[in-house]
Amino acid sequence: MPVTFIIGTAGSGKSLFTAALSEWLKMSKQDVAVVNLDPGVLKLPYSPDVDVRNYVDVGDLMEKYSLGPNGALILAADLIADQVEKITRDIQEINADMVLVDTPGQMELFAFRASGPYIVEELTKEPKALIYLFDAVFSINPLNYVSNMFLSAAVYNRFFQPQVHLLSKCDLIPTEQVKRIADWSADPRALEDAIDQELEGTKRLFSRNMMRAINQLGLKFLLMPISAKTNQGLTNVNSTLERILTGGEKYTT
Ligand SMILES: Nc1nc2c(ncn2[C@@H]2O[C@H](COP(=O)(O)OP(=O)(O)OP(=O)(O)O)[C@@H](O)[C@H]2O)c(=O)[nH]1
Ligand SMILES: [Mg+2]
Repeated sequence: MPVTFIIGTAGSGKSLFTAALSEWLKMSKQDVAVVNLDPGVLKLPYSPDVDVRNYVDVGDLMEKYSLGPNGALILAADLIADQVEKITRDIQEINADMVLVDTPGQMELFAFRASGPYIVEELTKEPKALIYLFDAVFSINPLNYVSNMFLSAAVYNRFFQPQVHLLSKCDLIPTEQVKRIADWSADPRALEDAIDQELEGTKRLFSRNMMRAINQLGLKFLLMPISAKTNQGLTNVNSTLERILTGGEKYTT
């Protein structure tokens, strides 16, 4: 069972994208299971097949250990790791061809604590992929764009799994802007030009050096524009995932 984890900063569109891609896969007759790993979420735009809120209750943790919401979320992340065997069993029972995993709202809870990489490692031994979302509205400014490159490189450095980069919420910005940001991801010179034109002083220097440092790592950030509202780009996402997870075969065997 190939597993795809959806990661991104708070509010970048993880949950709605999970909903849109799972619906899209179902429409194209693929058997998909959806897992919610966010213990703190109140309302989801999809019905999860496996829901981590059935294993840990953030409200109970706050009460029991006199914790604030963030302390309780950190504890929850660690408790989820303890339950990973049970969660894996529940996912396997569904016996889907593809599993989509929506990760916690605050990316650091998943990516920058020990539990996230442990869960990714333990959940399946079969091929897996990470999808990292760049929020289009936030990425219009080259300074923010470079910061997001840095964060996604940091995520890669935690998981070392194939990582697909998507520009989310593209319906919210003009098409020319979408193209411009996608061009930055394909051509470092285009990004460097934008940095030179739009940023000044320390911000320019810092962004340029950070961009160069990330490029030196040899990571590819080719951004695929998508929208979870209009389903733009989901066909491309699906073929990219098929290529990574099944060597080009359909998930269904
Ligand atoms: N227009 C538009 N809005 C979107 C899109 N994707 C997400 N949104 C909106 O952006 C907000 C955040 O989306 P979520 O899917 O909850 O993002 P998330 O990353 O799961 O957020 P947290 O888990 O709370 O960190 C919601 O109001 C969504 O309706 C999109 O493709 N287009
Ligand atoms: Mg979410």
